[in-house]
Amino acid sequence: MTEPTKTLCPYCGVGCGLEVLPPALPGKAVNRDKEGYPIWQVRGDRAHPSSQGMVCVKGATVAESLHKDRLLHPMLRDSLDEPFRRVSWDEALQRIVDRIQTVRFTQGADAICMYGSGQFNTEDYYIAQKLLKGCLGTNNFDANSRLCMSSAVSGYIQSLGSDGPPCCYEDLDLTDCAFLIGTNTAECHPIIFNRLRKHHKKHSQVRLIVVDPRRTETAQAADLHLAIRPGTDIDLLNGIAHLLVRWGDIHPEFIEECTTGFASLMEVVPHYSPEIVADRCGISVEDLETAARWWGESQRVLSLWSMGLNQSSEGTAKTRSLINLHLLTGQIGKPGAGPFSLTGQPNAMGGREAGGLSHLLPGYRFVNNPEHRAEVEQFWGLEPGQIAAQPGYSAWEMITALERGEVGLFWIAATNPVVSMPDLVRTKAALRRSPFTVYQDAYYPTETSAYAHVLLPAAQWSEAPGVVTNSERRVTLCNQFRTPPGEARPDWVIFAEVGRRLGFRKQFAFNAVGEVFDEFVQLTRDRPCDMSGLSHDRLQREGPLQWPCPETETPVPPQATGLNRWLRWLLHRNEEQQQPAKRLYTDLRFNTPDGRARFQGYHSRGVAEPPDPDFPFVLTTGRLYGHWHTQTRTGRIPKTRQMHPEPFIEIHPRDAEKLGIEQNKPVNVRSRRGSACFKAKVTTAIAPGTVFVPMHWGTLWAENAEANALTHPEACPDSKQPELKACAVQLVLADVKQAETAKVEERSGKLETASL
Ligand SMILES: Nc1nc2c(c(=O)[nH]1)N[C@H]1C(S)=C(S)[C@@H](COP(=O)(O)OP(=O)(O)OC[C@H]3O[C@@H](n4cnc5c(=O)[nH]c(N)nc54)[C@H](O)[C@@H]3O)O[C@H]1N2
Ligand SMILES: Nc1nc2c(c(=O)[nH]1)N[C@H]1C(S)=C(S)[C@@H](COP(=O)(O)OP(=O)(O)OC[C@H]3O[C@@H](n4cnc5c(=O)[nH]c(N)nc54)[C@H](O)[C@@H]3O)O[C@H]1N2
Ligand code: SF4
Ligand SMILES: [Mo]
Repeated sequence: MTEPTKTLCPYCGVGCGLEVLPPALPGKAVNRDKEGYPIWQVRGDRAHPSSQGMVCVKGATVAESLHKDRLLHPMLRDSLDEPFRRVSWDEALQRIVDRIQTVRFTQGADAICMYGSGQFNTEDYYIAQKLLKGCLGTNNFDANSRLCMSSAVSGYIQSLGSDGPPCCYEDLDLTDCAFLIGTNTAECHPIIFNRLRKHHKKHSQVRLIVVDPRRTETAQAADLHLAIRPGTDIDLLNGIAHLLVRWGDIHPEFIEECTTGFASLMEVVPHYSPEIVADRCGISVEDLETAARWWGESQRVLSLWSMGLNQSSEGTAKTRSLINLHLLTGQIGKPGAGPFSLTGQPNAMGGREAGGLSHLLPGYRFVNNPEHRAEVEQFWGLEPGQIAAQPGYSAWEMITALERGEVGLFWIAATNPVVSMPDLVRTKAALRRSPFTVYQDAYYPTETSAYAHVLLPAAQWSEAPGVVTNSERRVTLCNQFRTPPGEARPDWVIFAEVGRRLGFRKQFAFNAVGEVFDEFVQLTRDRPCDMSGLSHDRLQREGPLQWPCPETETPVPPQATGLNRWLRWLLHRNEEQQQPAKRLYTDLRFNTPDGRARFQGYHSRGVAEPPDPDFPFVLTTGRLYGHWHTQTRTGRIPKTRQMHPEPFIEIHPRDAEKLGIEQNKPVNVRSRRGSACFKAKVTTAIAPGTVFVPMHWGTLWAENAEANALTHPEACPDSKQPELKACAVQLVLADVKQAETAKVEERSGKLETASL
C-alpha cells in the first residue's frame, strides 16, 4: 500500500494537517484535473491534532494549482522596458551578489531591502534574517505580516510581555461565550469556525457574539451580531468595560494580583456610557448591554480576532482594548478563555519566532535591545555591533524609501505587493523607480513580475520540506512530495547561496534544511517561544507539537505560594487539566519583568480618513471563502474560480437607490488616490454608508478592480500596520457602454469579454 505523505495545508493559519497520495495508485484510475493533468490526491489528516481530518475547499483543491504557470528558470533584464531573457542560476546569483556589493560599498547596507512573507517556511525566514540583519548588517527585512499580524504582535507584547497567542483550539470546545471581533472566521478560518459552530449548536447555553460592520457568514451564525461602524471597535470595547465595571462583573483578585495599570483603564472607561457608545457605533443600547452581560456572566470567555482589528491606524490600541476586557474579568490562562489572535498566513507565527519583521530578531528578540543583539551576534559568529541597533524599514517605509531613491536593491519574495500593498498608484510608481528589483516567486507572471529586473524561480509547498507554526503554536513538519519544476529552488537555498557567495561561508554551511532548523531552535532556548526540544526528526516521529517545547522539560516551579486562595485553586484546577504548552499563562505569570499583565486605556481616534461630503462612503476590504489573496493559486483552480468568478462591490439598497445604482450594474469607485470599477452587489448585509470590495483581483485577473488602488497607507504608530480596512470613497454610476467593453484577462492569455 502507498503510504501518504504528511504535510500541512499551505493556505491559512488554521494549519490543517493533510495527507497526500500520488496521482496514480495501484489498481486505481489516475487522478486527473479537467485538462487531463495528473493531480496528487489530498485528504485531511485525521491524526493532526489541530484539524482532526477536516479541510475546507482551499485545502482540498490545492494540488490542482501546483503545475500551472510556474516560473521555471531565472530570468534577467537591465530595465523594466526590456523583455526578460533566460539566464543560468550562476549568472542570476552573481548579478545579485555584485549588486549587493556595489550597494553596500557605495550607498551602505541600509540601501538593501528584503520584503518577505508569512508563506515562507521557518527555515527560509531564519536564513533571510541571518543574511540581512546579521551578515549584511541591515535590519531592512520586513514581511507581508506587517499588513497582517503586526498589531496583534504589538498588542500581545505590550499587554502580556511577549508575543504568542495564549490559547489553543481545544478552547473552541470549552468556551461559554465566544466573542468574534473583526474576523470573518467562517470564510477565512473555516475549520476553526466549524469546530466552534459545532460546540455552539450542541450546547444551547454557549453564546456567540460577532462584531463586524458586515453581516458576514460568521455574523449570520451569531446569537448577537453587533454591526458597528468601521473603526468604532475601541468605543465598543470601552463601552463593554464600562458596563462590566458598573455592574461589578469584574475580577478584583485577578486585577490586584496579576495586573498593573488598572487606573489607566479607569481614566478612560467613565467616558463610554452605553448611550454614547451605542450612538458612535451605530448599534442599540440593548445589544451593547447584552454583549456586556454575556461577557460578565460567562465562566469562560474566548475572544477571536483578525484583520478587522489589526488592519487599523489604531490597531495596537484595538487589540489592547480587547485584552483589557480579558484582564478585567480574569478570562485568560484557563481552558476555554483568553484573547486568541487568528493568524492569517500559514507561517505568520513561524515568521515571528524567527524574527521576521524589521524590529525583531530570532527567538522573540528585539533589534533595539543591546543584550538581544549581542546574543544573536555571538551565536552567528559575527563581530560585536554588526547587527544595527535601529529597527529597519517596515513594508510601507520600503516604498517611501524607494520613492526617495534611497534603495539600491529591493528583493521581494513570496508576496505579490503590486496587488496587496496599500495605495497601488504610489506603490507601482515607487517600484518603477527601483534601480534593481529581485523577485523570487513560484508563478509567472504575477502582477509584481512586471516590476522586476531579476526573477528567481522558487520551489513552493510540496516541493521543499520545512517547518510551519499555526495559530495555536503547533509546529508541523511539511514533507516534500514532488520535485520542483524546472530549475526552481527552495527559498532558503537561494538565500544561503547568496550568503556564501558574499563570503559568509561559515554562516551558511548547511547541507540540509533540518540543519537550518536545528540551528534556529537553539536561538529560542529559554525564550517564550522555546522550541529547543524540536527537530525535524522528532516532528517526523511524534507528529506536530506545540511550543513552548524546551529541550529538557523541567516541571513548572510552583508559583502559587504567594497568591491568594482563589488563584491557588485556579492554578491547581488548571494543572490537572493541562498538558504543558497547551495554553500560556496558566500560572498567571505573564512575560513582563514583574510577571503582571498590563492594562492600558485608550480613547478611540476613529479611522484615519473619515468620510466627508466629497468622499462620503467608508470602503472596507477583505476576503472570500474560495480565494486566496492575489489568486496565484486559487485563480488557477476551476472550482475556487467558479465560486467567485468576478469582483464586486457590496452596497446597501438605500445608498444604491440614492445613487441610482442597480444590482449587477457597474459602479466607479474613487478615493483620493485612485479609482476602480466593480459590479454592484446590492445587499442589506452591509450597513448604509459603508461599502465592501474583496482584495483578490489584481490586474491579471480583472481590469480596473484593484481594492488597493483605493486604500491608503496610514498606519498604527506602534505596529506600523496600514489601515487596509477603511478609507473614504465616492461612488458614481459607471457608463454602461464603457464598462461592457471592459476585459477580464484569462490566465491562459486569451482575453474574454466580461459580462459586466
Ligand atoms: N478564504 C480565505 N481565507 C484566508 C485568506 C484568504 O485570502 N482567503 N487569507 C488569510 C489571511 S493572510 C488573513 S490575514 C486572514 C484574514 O481573516 P479575516 O480577518 O477574517 O478576513 P478579512 O475579510 O480581511 O476581514 C475580516 C472582517 O473584518 C471586518 N471589518 C472591517 N472593518 C472593521 C472594523 O472597523 N471593525 C471590525 N470589528 N471589523 C471590521 C470586515 O467586514 C471583514 O468581515 O484570512 C486568512 N484566511
Ligand atoms: N485591501 C487589502 N489589502 C490587503 C489585505 C486586506 O485585507 N485588504 N490583507 C493584507 C494581508 S493580511 C496579507 S497577508 C497580504 C497578502 O498579500 P500577498 O502576500 O501579496 O498575497 P499572496 O497572493 O499570498 O502572495 C504570495 C506570493 O508568494 C508566491 N509563493 C507561494 N509559495 C511560495 C514559496 O514557497 N516561495 C516563494 N518565493 N513564493 C511563493 C505566490 O505565487 C504569490 O505570488 O495582503 C494584504 N493586503
Ligand atoms: S481552514 Fe485553512 S488550513 Fe484548513 S484547509 Fe482551509 S485554508 Fe487550509
Ligand atoms: Mo494576512
